[in-house]
Amino acid sequence: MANRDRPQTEAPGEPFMNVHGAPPSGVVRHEHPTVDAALARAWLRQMLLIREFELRCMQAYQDKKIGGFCHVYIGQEAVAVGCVAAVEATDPIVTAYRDHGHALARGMEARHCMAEMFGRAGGCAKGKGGSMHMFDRAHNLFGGHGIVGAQVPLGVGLAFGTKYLDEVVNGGRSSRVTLAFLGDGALNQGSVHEAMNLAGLFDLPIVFVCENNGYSMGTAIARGTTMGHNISAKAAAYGYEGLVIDGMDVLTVYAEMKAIVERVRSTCRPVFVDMRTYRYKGHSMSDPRKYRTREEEEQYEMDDPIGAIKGHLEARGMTEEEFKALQRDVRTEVRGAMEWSESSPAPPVADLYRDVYIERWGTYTGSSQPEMLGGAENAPQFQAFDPKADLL
Ligand SMILES: Cc1ncc(C[n+]2csc(CCOP(=O)(O)OP(=O)(O)O)c2C)c(N)n1
Ligand SMILES: [Mg+2]
Repeated sequence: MANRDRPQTEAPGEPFMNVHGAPPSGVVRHEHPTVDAALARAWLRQMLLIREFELRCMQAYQDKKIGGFCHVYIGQEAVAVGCVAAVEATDPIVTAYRDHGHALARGMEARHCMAEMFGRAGGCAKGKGGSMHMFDRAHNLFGGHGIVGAQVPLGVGLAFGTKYLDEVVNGGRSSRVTLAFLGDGALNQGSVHEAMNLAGLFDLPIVFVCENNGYSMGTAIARGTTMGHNISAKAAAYGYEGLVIDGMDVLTVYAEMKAIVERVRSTCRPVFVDMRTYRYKGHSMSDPRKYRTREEEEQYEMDDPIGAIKGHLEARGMTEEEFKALQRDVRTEVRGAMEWSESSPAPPVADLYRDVYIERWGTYTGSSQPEMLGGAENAPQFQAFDPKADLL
């Protein structure tokens, strides 16, 4: 059967099939080695924090405290939390615009993330980026990118950069692994394939984590993507491994990603992951979700990633009271982040043209020096470019 003819949820007379082609996420959930209970509880807390953060963002957006675009991560929490746990703090990460979860999982303080949402100077990008541009250099998070697929070539560049610095500049062994997250919709961008080709050609230490939530805005994957039921097959064309992971279970994400990341670290061969997940809310804040059925949403809601880790911890002795305490704790944290953000000032207008280019690349030579900066006299002082400087 041609991919485009595969049954859709709304096909008359067909048995229920979710957007990935099988219930619940279309992947067998394996038994995995038990992780330390304190670690699993930390992941539960991170997932609760992300969910609370996103719910409060939705409210704040409706209250017009947040402007511009806003894409929430509710339903996909296990992916960012499990993947970030599987890498080292020095491993670079780059992602798309649904990025609040990655930032929080990576260790960005909720108040810096929320202030960015609010467009305030206390935000991680000084309030000039907003929802889609969560950057955190200290935690090796390189954005937050709004052009679909644009972060994938950047991820390949990061992997090239770490390998070049480790091997050529410092004469050692490649030691870092880059995670490049992308949506299933990004798979149809030409630059993604150019980047994936180069990664294979140059033996780059990178994992492409395709967060396959089944939809690209209102288009179900089977309608817009060839081999939509088995996208990991695409990796074979580039000569590397393509795997499917159940992204609704943080323990599975962690266990599988940990093994992949260590393999990539030692072999320097890229890996592509079809991470099966689901976004519970609309694409953005203005999406009535008419392109999918409530039945499908309910199927995935029963497979809630927070419920899964909660159940796991309950089986290991966590009480309902302890769970509620975690919930209260993250509520307090997010409430504090909102209060802090509201008291943070708006970025000064004079900052509009700052931080656009890396200043050490040399004196600005363009012909259109923004009037706001006061012309060339106000141009920042630049230093010579030093390839040995700690770029990554
Ligand atoms: C190059 C480009 N084309 C179109 C858009 C408009 N657009 C924004 S999000 C999106 C859908 C992407 O879906 P996916 O990659 O699956 O990510 P998800 O929203 O599911 O996380 C599109 C088409 C864009 N931002 N950039
Ligand atoms: Mg998608």
